Amino acid sequence: MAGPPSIDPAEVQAATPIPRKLRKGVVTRKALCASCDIACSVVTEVQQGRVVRVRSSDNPIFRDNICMKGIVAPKGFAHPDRIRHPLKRVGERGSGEWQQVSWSEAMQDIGQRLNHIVAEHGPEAWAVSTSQWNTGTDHGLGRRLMNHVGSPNWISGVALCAGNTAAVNRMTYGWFPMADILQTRCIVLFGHNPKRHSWVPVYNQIRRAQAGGAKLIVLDPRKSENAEVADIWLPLKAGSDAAMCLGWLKVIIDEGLYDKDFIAQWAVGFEDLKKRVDEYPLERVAQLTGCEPEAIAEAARLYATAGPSVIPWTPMTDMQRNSTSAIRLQSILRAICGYLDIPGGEQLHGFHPDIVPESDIEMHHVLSREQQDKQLGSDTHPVFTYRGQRAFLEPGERVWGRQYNNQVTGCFMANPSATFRAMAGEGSYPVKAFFALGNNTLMSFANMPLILKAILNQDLVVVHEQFMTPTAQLADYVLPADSWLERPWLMDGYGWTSMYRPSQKSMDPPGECKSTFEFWRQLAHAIGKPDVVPWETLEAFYDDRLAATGMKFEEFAEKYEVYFAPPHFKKYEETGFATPSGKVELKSSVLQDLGLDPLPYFREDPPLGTEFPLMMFTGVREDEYFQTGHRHIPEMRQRAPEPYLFVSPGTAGEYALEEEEWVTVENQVGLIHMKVAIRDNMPDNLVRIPHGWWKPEVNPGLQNGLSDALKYADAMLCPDDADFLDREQGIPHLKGIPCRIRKNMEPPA
Ligand SMILES: Nc1nc2c(c(=O)[nH]1)N[C@H]1C(S)=C(S)[C@@H](COP(=O)(O)OP(=O)(O)OC[C@H]3O[C@@H](n4cnc5c(=O)[nH]c(N)nc54)[C@H](O)[C@@H]3O)O[C@H]1N2
Ligand SMILES: Nc1nc2c(c(=O)[nH]1)N[C@H]1C(S)=C(S)[C@@H](COP(=O)(O)OP(=O)(O)OC[C@H]3O[C@@H](n4cnc5c(=O)[nH]c(N)nc54)[C@H](O)[C@@H]3O)O[C@H]1N2
Ligand code: SF4
Ligand SMILES: [Mo]
Repeated sequence: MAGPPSIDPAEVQAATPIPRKLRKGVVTRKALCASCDIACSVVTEVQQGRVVRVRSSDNPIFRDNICMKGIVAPKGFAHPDRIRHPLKRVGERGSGEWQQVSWSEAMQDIGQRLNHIVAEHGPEAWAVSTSQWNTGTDHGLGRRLMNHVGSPNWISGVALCAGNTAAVNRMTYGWFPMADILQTRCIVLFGHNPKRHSWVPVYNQIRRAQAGGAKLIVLDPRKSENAEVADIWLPLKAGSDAAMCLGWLKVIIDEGLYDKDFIAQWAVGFEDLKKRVDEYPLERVAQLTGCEPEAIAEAARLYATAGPSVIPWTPMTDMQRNSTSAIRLQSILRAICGYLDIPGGEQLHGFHPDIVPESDIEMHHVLSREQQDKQLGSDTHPVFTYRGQRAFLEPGERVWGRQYNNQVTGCFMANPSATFRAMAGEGSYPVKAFFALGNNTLMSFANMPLILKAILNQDLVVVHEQFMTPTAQLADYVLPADSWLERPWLMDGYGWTSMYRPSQKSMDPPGECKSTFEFWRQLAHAIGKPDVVPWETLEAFYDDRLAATGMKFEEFAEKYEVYFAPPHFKKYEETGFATPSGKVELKSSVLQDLGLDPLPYFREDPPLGTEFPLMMFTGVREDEYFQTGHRHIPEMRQRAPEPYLFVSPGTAGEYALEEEEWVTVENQVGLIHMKVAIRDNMPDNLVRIPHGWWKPEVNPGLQNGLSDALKYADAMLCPDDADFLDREQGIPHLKGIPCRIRKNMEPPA
């Protein structure tokens, strides 16, 4: 998930639109594409009540921002596979046999069964998984209802993508900063690789910044598209980002390249940090990262002296054994170089004063301390749970005006692995009801065999979806979801910035597809808590949130592309930082109080054995697909029909692998099938596995491997035992997993 692009809202608002010629009978709507999570501003062309075309915005600032997934959206959503009516399971769970029912019949039964489970096992026996950006219109209402019922067990894809970074960033300076890419002098990409068809707005910003003279440093084991055009490329070992940052700090501190005044006045723990960093001399860092000491030093110097510099948030460090340290180290680099909250640096936005944020909608304060303390995983991996974030309530109120400030919805989450264990009957208490909204849960975390067992062990599984995903195939009820073409949307920048952007509804949803807002509203009624979601319509809900602007949603959406509070740089000079000390905590008091190492460190991979002699990572996003989705769209599938692993020519030679041959990849968790692609830009002994493959054209049901998810999904190879979990957050290491490859292994029919 991504932040909003670093743009100048005044410039956007003042720009003269360049409208295009329309065919007769075609009208346009202003929308935000949600076919991925970056939300490009687009225009939809509507004819006879149907969207016939999606194209980029008329606003010149956004004109280059669109990719093939956005363009193909109308076809994707009109596909015959689209779920159009509520479905109730009739056969065994996972048999793929359904009966069509009405929304009210489905919701009444779901409400009754949920109430029964809560009465029998306690509210904590209800777990929910969503990725808010997919559902678009959840807006914290799910959390709100759960908080009123009394369940803390909400998990999300954001535990592996930005939500956890937000929670960890708070440890250092109290808010998740937004990189001002357009005005910066130097951009550092830790793996992160926006492309022409992946997070296009960020890709375009980086290119614009480079054209204006900004330097680019890329750290990537593979020579990626961005590495190709970088000033410095460091081909570090997968998963060694924290070690690399420790090396950079060593250079920056030893050579006095940091902002001494800022440190003296605004930071605590510098001496302790320095001592820790001294344990990582460049020779050691070179050995840990596989990069040359002089190249490491050169990159660190460029970052520290070219400034203002930015380290835009990167998903790469959200999915590692050393995630907490790596994220903290990036925060520390930003802070000690003096790049916090300045133009061209990393801005701490806070809330917009005029609009009710999702943090308020969620109403975390109504969940009792006793129930908060039952949050799964908070005993072992507390960082993003209530227990880990409680220390920020008072500082949050002091600086940002509210106790529970949630960013990217990542600050009060249960731990996914612990939740799946409880669902599978291996926890300290049972979880018996599981709801997945806009989240392909089965395939979107580690240890897929465990997640499968967990879902099969439930008394009630409810999925709100557009398509019959492998997760939906395991449900008792599948409720049909609307799409971004079919609803209005007030996009809040994931609670990370004070920028809001409106999206107009373009067409009616097909069949009985409904919004997530409507899902929660109907559920609130069905469980006897109608007052928790008192709004009749999504628009009425938006109108309420916008009340202080004096506008209703319709007017707001007509008038604005972006709505933004003017930046308030160095706010900390008035309020301090939103940490317990009010300072930048180089040594984290919060981690210390949780009994964790308050200083960043690097925990090495265990050495590779003979059984699994290769390292793999999951990732490198495919242009055609968003995560586990989109594979049903013929135009996309023709371009990328099968899952490919990438290996170097050297590794291919060593294992006698041939281009296009089918192989199996296996390890202690599972086995999957992939086709071989030999790529010059891969390093030796590292294998890349694509994320999220299944085949919607294969029949559903467990008897068919859940449309072949069990045959192709990367999550079948991702471990979640202690060795592979980050200590502080308990998120899985997806960037360095031992495996082996076997040749000539056609997938079984
Ligand atoms: N093993 C493994 N796990 C991962 C990753 C990985 O690389 N490997 N990547 C991680 C990352 S970076 C992320 S962002 C997460 C993403 O994890 P998810 O958020 O689960 O992402 P998707 O796979 O896109 O699944 C989203 C589902 O929402 C449905 N959907 C789309 N729009 C709507 C809507 O408007 N309403 C509703 N109700 N449903 C909708 C889609 O059909 C799709 O099935 O996964 C993380 N998990
Ligand atoms: N077309 C398309 N675009 C997408 C998505 C999609 O599914 N499809 N998903 C969106 C989402 S939710 C996300 S999170 C982003 C993710 O997008 P990115 O952040 O760009 O992630 P990836 O493409 O998985 O990998 C980026 C680079 O990281 C390198 N890498 C692998 N392991 C490591 C490591 O341990 N350290 C470092 N430093 N580098 C490493 C890889 O070689 C690769 O070149 O993409 C977004 N954009
Ligand atoms: S990058 Fe593509 S899929 Fe993502 S929001 Fe933009 S147009 Fe849509
Ligand atoms: Mo992501």
